Amino acid sequence: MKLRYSPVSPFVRKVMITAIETGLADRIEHIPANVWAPDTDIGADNPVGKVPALITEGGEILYDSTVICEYLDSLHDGAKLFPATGGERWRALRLNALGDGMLETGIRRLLEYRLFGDSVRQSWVDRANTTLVRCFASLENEVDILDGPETIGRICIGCTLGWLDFRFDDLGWRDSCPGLADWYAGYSASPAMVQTVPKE
Ligand SMILES: N[C@@H](CCC(=O)N[C@@H](CS)C(=O)NCC(=O)O)C(=O)O
Repeated sequence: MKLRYSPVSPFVRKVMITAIETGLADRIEHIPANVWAPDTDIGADNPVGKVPALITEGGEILYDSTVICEYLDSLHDGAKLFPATGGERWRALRLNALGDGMLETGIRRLLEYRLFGDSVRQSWVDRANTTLVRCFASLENEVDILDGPETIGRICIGCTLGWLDFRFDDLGWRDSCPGLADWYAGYSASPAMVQTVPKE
């Protein structure tokens, strides 16, 4: 399998952690893609122009990160990261959606600073901040569900917190979310998280 990737993408990190947890990491060749370069070739593998994209051993192309993770989870016989049915499945998928949504909000916030520098549109930054504060509070309220067996939801929340820490030093979420901070301190020390720390 071939993974189109960027070393700083939290969505790619979800895939890399899933590959490690499912024992498939050695079967994946990493092919870099600079999605922001004007002449990027990522569109040949993902018409949406984003990483990650996975080319399977059969030559099929898969995107986005959640689809790729569920595909990898279908290739092994161990404990599943995508619970098959019931409340556990919907909880894992909802946590994954929460993490993805926080990342999308964080990326918009980052782009606002990168594109507009000193003349950021403060109303956009405020809107993103309000969303992130709400999401952090939601996680803090249900932090207990992050314990237990590994799932795609937990992986996504781990990658989300890692990326927000990597990109921003002004969110201050640990002050208002001590339970989440404790959970993340433990989770971020796990071997798969340590192996996939984002590097510029
Ligand atoms: N929903 C997608 C999001 C992927 C995504 O936003 N990737 C970013 C890198 S972190 C990207 O490639 N952005 C390029 C662009 O938006 O043009 C997924 O889960 O894979």
